Amino acid sequence: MTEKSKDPRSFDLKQYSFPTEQIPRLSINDPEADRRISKALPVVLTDTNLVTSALHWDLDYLSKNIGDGEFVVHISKNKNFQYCDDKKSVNVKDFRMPTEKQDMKFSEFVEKLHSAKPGEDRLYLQQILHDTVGKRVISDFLGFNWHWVTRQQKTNNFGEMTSNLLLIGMEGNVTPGHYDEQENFFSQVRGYKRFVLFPPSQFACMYPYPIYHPCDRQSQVDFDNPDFTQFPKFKEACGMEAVVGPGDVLYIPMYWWHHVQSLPSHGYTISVTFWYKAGQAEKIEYPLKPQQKVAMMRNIEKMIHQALNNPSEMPEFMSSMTLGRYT
Ligand code: QVN
Ligand code: ZN
Repeated sequence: MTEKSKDPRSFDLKQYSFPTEQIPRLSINDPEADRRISKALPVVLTDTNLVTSALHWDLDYLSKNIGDGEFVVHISKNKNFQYCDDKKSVNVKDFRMPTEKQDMKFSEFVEKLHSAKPGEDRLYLQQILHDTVGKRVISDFLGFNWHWVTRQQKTNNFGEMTSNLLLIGMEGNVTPGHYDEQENFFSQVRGYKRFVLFPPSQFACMYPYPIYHPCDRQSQVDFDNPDFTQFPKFKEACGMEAVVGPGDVLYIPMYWWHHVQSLPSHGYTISVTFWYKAGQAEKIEYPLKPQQKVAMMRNIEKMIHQALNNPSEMPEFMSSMTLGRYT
């Protein structure tokens, strides 16, 4: 059997430097699946049929049917595609964006993907699905299992759906550790991705960038090669992992840290995200949940940053407030 024909779920995946548990793979008919979602715990759902209508998507089909709109393509000199907020670049002197962003036609993306060579620039298409797509893709989109996902949205008190991001990445591409401020039913369409997740309770082990930094919400730790001298508390981190393949849906709860790698999958992977805003806060109960404390810390950090009106005064201010008093 050749390397490529093996099921990536049984690949000899490199062990992480931290312990992990498997994220359970469950049927939507298993009551434990709904229980986990309602408790904001990750789960891989194997039979949602959320994107069954898109399982025939490949570069050839999409080239013919996705239309001639513009697509956002990220370009990286290495395997990492770290998301950065350009608007926050002014807060950090000499900040350089780690990846480049280009708008291009889908056909141009496919050409670049096919001519890409090992060791050269990597590509990652990350485009919100909108109505300029062709009628076949629209019909595939309408065929998503909106019934199931909308029922989840209602029963779990999620807010409105914000966007479906279409992700087409080269095998080996990595999205470094970060968290999002939205709920996500991450849907795999083609190829395999390996996820590692950490709960919001491990915030102190993750060393996120300051809120004003372009890399806000990203971990400073390289999960693939952690620097324990700089980030000693990462030694206490304990993760959960899963490999998702075509038809699988991973529920990524809001504020959960995640790191994603595209596995060898005939060259590229396709995924679609289903992002939802947070629901209305119900009656506040004590003690607060770790994710509520993270939300609080973000708001307090934002207030201090605004009040000081100078990011370079933040470190001194933050440590004066706590050093030797709360430490
Ligand atoms: C990167 C927000 C993921 C999936 C991830 C990339 C999504 C693009 C998610 C992947 C992105 C950083 C911040 C969005 O992280 O939340 O669905 O490679 O699949
Ligand atoms: Zn994410």
